Amino acid sequence: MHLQIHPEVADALESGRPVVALESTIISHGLPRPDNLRVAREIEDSVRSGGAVPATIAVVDGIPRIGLDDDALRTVAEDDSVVKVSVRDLGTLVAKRGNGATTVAATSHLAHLAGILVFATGGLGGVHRGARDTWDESADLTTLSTTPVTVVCAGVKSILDVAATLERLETLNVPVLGYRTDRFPGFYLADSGFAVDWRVDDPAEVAAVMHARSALECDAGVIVCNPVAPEDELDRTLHDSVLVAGLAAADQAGVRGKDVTPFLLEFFHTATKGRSLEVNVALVRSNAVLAAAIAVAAAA
Ligand code: PSU
Ligand code: MN
Repeated sequence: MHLQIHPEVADALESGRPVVALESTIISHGLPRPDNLRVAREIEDSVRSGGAVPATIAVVDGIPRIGLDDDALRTVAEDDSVVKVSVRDLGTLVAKRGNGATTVAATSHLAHLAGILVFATGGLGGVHRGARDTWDESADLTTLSTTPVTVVCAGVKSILDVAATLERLETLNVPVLGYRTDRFPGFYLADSGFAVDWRVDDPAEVAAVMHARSALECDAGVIVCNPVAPEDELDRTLHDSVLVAGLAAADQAGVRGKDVTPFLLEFFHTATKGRSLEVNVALVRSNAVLAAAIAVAAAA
């Protein structure tokens, strides 16, 4: 096997106990140092508090790791050699024995290889604004269309073209379920302004959807949207003004491709004086707790 599975994770998988995969790009490229290491540990604790085993996924010294020990987690959070890796980068990075933090796409791919059914993240990648000209659409979408994992997220970031992202998910056969909501969440905001077709109200219902899909060989992933708690969301006026400024700044700086998402997240964290960071952390932790409950229900 070309994967190194942490003993605690391997043990849980062998005995059918619940495991939740966690991505690492959010640690290396989504959250600023030095908070990122502490937050990465807190997210793992949130999974544990929900009764599941956390498996943070990354590539360390060319080895895809499913579940990280403290040294590996520290490398992902602090080492400048860590690059953002999507599915297409995995083989090259392994051959070159490099260090990489996995996106939603690469994390989903590796989680599925390891036999993990549920994955928690902050916000999914999607279709970028201006994609009509740039063709910038995250491989998160195409990967989920062929990878049967259940991804718990707070929707997609408002930095993206939300309407186009939802259309693409429909084309790609990826179902979008609102968790206790009829609205598609907007990451920093509980409501992106768009509706979802399906609502689920408890973890057992999500597990039932997973089970039915598996029986029917519907092999795409499932997106479970968990909106940030209303009291935790970013002030809307602040959000809208920072978004306009951030998009202009990215354009002016000539930021392109895989650098766009990290640039805009960093812009938000600075421009809101850390408030967007608090929101980001709150929603990831909430997603980790829900993902654990879904993994528990799916294992039952
Ligand atoms: N959402 C966050 N923080 C992040 C990301 C998403 O809250 O850092 C990362 C995820 O790893 C996601 C990636 O897969 O951004 C999407 O990047 P791109 O648009 O380049 O595909
Ligand atoms: Mn992109």
